[in-house]
Amino acid sequence: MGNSKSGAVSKEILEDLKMNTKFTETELVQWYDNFKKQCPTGRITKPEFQAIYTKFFPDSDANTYAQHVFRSFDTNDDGTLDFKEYIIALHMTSTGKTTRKLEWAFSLFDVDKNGYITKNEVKEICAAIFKMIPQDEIDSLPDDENTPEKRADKLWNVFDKGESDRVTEGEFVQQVLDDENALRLIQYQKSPF
Ligand SMILES: [Ca+2]
Ligand SMILES: [Ca+2]
Repeated sequence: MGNSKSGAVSKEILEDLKMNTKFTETELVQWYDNFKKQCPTGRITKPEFQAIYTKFFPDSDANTYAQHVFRSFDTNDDGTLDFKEYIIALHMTSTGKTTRKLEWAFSLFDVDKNGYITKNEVKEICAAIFKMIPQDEIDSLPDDENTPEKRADKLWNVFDKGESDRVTEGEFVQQVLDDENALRLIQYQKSPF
């Protein structure tokens, strides 16, 4: 790299990522080089992010889900993903501990980012998940979860809450860990990350 100042990942970010993920410095530097190659600007925009999902789900509509995932990764709300957000997301969704993954899942379901999940938010994410599932797979789903509404009902029941109650992050993580169905219901098993 000709310009080491803008070409290399900053020490500060590197230290931060080493502390917050289990990745080594070598891995992080390697990923940063890859990231810069694919995104010379150093930032992933929402359309670019959606394109990754569209490629990964050629037979279904992953656009809405990709928007929600993007929102959950864009922790500083500036409409782009920088390297740090990207690596933390990668860590949480693919290699992190179950509780870290569930904390991320909570942020995915917390559509308005107010720290609580409502039944409407559960319905919204279930609808987005459903658009990704190919029809033949939907046909083979159990009777009580073969529509977005039924899946949302089933998932909401896990939390043992009234229709207009709210679920906190702690409740979400604990209840999903305690319920054998919940982990399957909060996600679609296929993911580009
Ligand atoms: Ca951002
Ligand atoms: Ca919310």
